[in-house]
Amino acid sequence: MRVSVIIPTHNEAQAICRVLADLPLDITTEVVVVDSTSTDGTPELAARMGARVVHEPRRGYGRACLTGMAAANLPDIIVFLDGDYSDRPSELPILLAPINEGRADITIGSRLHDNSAPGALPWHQVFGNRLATSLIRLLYGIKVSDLGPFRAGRTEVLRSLALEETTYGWAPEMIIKCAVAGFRVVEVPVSYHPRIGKSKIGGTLKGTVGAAWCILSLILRYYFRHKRAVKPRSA
Ligand SMILES: Nc1nc2c(ncn2[C@@H]2O[C@H](COP(=O)(O)OP(=O)(O)OP(=O)(O)O)[C@@H](O)[C@H]2O)c(=O)[nH]1
Ligand SMILES: [Mg+2]
Repeated sequence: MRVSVIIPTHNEAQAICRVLADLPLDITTEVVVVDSTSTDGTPELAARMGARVVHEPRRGYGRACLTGMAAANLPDIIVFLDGDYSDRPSELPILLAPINEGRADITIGSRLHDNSAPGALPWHQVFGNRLATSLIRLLYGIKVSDLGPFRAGRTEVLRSLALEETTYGWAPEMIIKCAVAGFRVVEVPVSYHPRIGKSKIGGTLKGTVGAAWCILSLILRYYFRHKRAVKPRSA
């Protein structure tokens, strides 16, 4: 299995080397760091650590993931991982197992388990996640507990979904489109830890409100746009 790991970065110089150093080499075919306008040397550090760096001047978390998908070199599986060391790259086998065993088309790392560090996910992010996942369950019948960023998917499935969200709406878009199309979404427990470096989203009011808006509006927008096509199903 060829596994490409996509890491979006914007000023993650303090964390990126630890993220790259912890990725299990034996199961990672290539690492693509998609960097947007970092001014702290993140792309240079990533390249020095052996990652392929793709520059994406347009901001947006989803945009970086889409650019990474387009740049990946013929993978069977694509993995998405943040560059702030909140997720543990060494847990990659946990994400890949259900796909390799033929039980899942995409896997989502759920952070809401006992193995996460206390306080790593602040209360407002826990609340926002609960709200978003409850809405997803209500509108689409999809049972997920978290919209975690550490996730993996079969390339042919991911490419068939025509993902297009350039913001943090990318996180629910993938889950909803995947389940609505009849593919299997499987959650696995991963650990979560306080990020290294400066928080851009969870630690600021503006970032939190902005991300929440992107996520909730995507869930509602997609529902009303595709209402007739949506048939509730379990993930
Ligand atoms: N390429 C690119 N990467 C981004 C952009 N915005 C965020 N990222 C990266 O995407 C990942 C997730 O962003 P974070 O800032 O960690 O978002 P978060 O985890 O919701 O919130 P905090 O960790 O509290 O800041 C990190 O690796 C960021 O560096 C962007 O516009 N472009
Ligand atoms: Mg983070």
